[in-house]
Formats: sequence, structure tokens, C-alpha cells
Amino acid sequence: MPTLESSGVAEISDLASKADCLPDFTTDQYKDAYSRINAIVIEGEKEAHDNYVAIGGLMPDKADELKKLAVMELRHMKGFTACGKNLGVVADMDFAQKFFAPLHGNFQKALKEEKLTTCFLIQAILIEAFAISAYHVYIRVADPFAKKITEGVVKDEYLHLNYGQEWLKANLGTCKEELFKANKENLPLIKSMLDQVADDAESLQMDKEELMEEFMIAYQDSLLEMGLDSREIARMALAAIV
Ligand code: PL3
Ligand code: FE2
Ligand code: FE2
Repeated sequence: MPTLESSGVAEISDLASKADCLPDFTTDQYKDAYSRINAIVIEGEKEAHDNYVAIGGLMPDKADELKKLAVMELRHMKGFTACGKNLGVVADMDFAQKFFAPLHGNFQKALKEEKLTTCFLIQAILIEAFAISAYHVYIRVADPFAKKITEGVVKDEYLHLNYGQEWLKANLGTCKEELFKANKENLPLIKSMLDQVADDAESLQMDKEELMEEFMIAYQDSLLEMGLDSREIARMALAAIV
């Protein structure tokens, strides 16, 4: 028969086994993988800042709101920079810039052509859903310092995703065609970025299937909120595998 005392003991051992499951943050393998993943996140946050400022340039009446989102991204960038420093890791920024180059190129092209739908899809939906999925999975296996920072960041990322989602929802009557086209061109890039980062993520005990699952939840929920129907959402999601 369980006594008060024995249930207390069980709780402590549960906690201990949970702590045992976390990776060893001091190994060379962990730090090597972290040097690339940390750089990707720092670069992603920096580009997110630049992208929101750039979108603000196309929407002068919303420039102040977008500037606020951009400032949050700089705070995220600083937070993740501190996470790398805390572990004694030097972020491989050259790797990260190459990692983002195809998506960055597509965003810049859309910006030049003043295609707001494409800009919002790339930054606010695809990149933010990618970040949300990565941060959710990372929080479960992060060191205590990084866990706290990432928990604060992920809340902001939902605000960013929502901002783009609400703009696309309000403009859905006129932007669907561009939305589908932009999705077809850019969702495969997100899939390929996920493939490229999978081995390093594994070294951080982040599971690829879990990352994909979390991405699909954030992405599909957002399309649903935008007002797309199940067939349209299925069609959009399938663009990742063709
Ligand atoms: C915009 O707010 C954020 C853009 C950042 C995108 C980063 C995606 C990260 C993918 C890498 C998976 C590992 C995550 C680990 C977190 C430190
Ligand atoms: Fe961010
Ligand atoms: Fe963001």
C-alpha cells in the first residue's frame, strides 16, 4: 500500500530520471552541433528583424507596428547569442547565412516586386511556424539558461505569426492565388532547411519527426484561422513533399 512517504520518494526519482534524459551540454559533439544551430537561430532572428522593417516600408500606415515586431526580434537575437556564450560556443554565422540564402533571396525578390502576400507568407507564416516548432521542441531538452530564454521568445513568435495571419485573412479575397504560388515555391525550402538541420538537431536530442509535427500544427492552424478550407490546406501542406 503506498504511503505518503513512498509517494514522495517516487516523485524525487521521477525528477531525477527526467534530468538524466537531458543531453550533456559540455561534450564536443553537443557544442559542435550547437555552433550551427545557435547561428541559424541568431541569423533567423536578425533576418526576421530586417524583414519586418522592410515590410513596414511597403505599408507606411503600419510601419510603427511592424517596427515593434522587429525590435522584439532583436531582443530574441540577443537572448540566443547569450545562450551560445553561456555554453562556451562560437556561432558559425557563415554557415547560417548560407542556410537562409534561398529563402532570403525569395523574400528580397518579393519585396522588390512589392508582393506583400508573399512577404507575409515567407516571414510571418513559414519562418515563424518553423521557429515555433523548433523552440517548442528545444524547450524540452535545453539547458536551464536557454530554456528560460526560449520560453519567453516562443510567446512573441505567436504574436508575429498572428500578425501575418490576420493581414492575410483580411486580404484573402484578393491574395489567394499569390498565396498558393508563394507557398509552392517556399514551403519546399522550409522542408529542405529542416532536412539540413536534422542531424545537428538530433545531437541536441531534438527529434526530426517531432519538429515536423510541431511545424505542421502551427502552419495548418494558421491557414485554418485565415479562413482556408480543408482542401486548400491539404493542397498547401502537400507542397512540402512534391
Ligand atoms: C523569427 O522570429 C525567428 C526565426 C528563426 C528561425 C529559426 C529556425 C530554427 C531551426 C533550427 C532548429 C533548432 C532550434 C534550436 C533552438 C535554439
Ligand atoms: Fe523571433
Ligand atoms: Fe518572430
